[in-house]
Amino acid sequence: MKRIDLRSDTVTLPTPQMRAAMATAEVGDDVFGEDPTVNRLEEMAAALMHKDAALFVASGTMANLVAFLTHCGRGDEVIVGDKAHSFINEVGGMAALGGIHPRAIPNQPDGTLALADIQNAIRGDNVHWPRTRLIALENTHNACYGAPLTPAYHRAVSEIARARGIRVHTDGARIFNAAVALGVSAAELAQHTDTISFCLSKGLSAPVGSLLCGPREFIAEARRNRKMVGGGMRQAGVIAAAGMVALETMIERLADDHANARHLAQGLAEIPGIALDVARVQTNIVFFDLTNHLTAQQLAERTARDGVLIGVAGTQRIRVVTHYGIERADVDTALAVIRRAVVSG
Ligand code: TLP
Repeated sequence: MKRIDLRSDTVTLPTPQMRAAMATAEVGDDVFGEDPTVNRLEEMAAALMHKDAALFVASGTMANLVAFLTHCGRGDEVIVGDKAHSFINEVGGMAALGGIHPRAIPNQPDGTLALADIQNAIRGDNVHWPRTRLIALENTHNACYGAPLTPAYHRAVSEIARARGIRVHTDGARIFNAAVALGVSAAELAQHTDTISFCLSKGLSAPVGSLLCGPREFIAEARRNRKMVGGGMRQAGVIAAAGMVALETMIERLADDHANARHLAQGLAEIPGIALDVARVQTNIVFFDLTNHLTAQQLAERTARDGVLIGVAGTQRIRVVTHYGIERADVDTALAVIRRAVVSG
């Protein structure tokens, strides 16, 4: 029985081409700046995002943490969505390790922060208040059904930020999903954000790693902060090599994941006992709710027995994610398994 793992696109395995590139990668000590493969990957990432420079880090969480530590000092405030990964799923790192104060404002269903809410959240100069230093966006927005934020939205936020002397960081863990879904380049999405991070190890299927991209002096300072949090890696070219293959070969195919996600969503929506808004599915992430007595945990246990792994996202809420390891036939199998499990109550 083939295991169909829809829990996340983080479960993707490296391609044979990545394995081959890893085996032959030229390496050196990256803390000394001497790993040629890491250096090439960083140049490639910076060029893709039209930024001056980039920094290779171990994970998406580390990319965001290093960005926050570099943008903000202790007691500074970050305006962030209440459903942002960096707010709910990164162990409170900005507060715990940086003394940075998150100011959570509501994420709209489309993953945006309302411009009026951002304006209202920006602090003035008052001895009582923390200083607003940064606005943090997420594109695509994981918890908002993988919604992609448009270049026009990024521009609007950037205009507010610039007028108030604030910076913008975008958690672009899935920025290439956004680019493919919107039919724009990643650089267009990155244009109106001071810094952007993206992941190699989600839909792009590399085993490890994320890049933080931005202005040259910012990345130099971020390099110090990466070292401070223990993220200075040595012969990291072994993993960077897979990341380069990811950027060269895995971006365009994300369209297949999006088509599979839509197919999955349409099939799920037809199952009695499942509520799902198909129109919200624009990339590779699908959420659905159970409307009978079945809990998400129970459903996940049942489908797992038939080899279909799904993500529990709430008492009656499930997340399923399509990726490189999921073919159209797997989606059909998963639909049959989920239908059986839900309908048999
Ligand atoms: N997201 C993971 C889980 O942590 C929920 C997933 O399965 O989707 N930003 C965004 C938008 C993310 O979705 C994630 C991972 C991260 C950052 C963190 O990346 P890693 O796991 O590499 O630290």
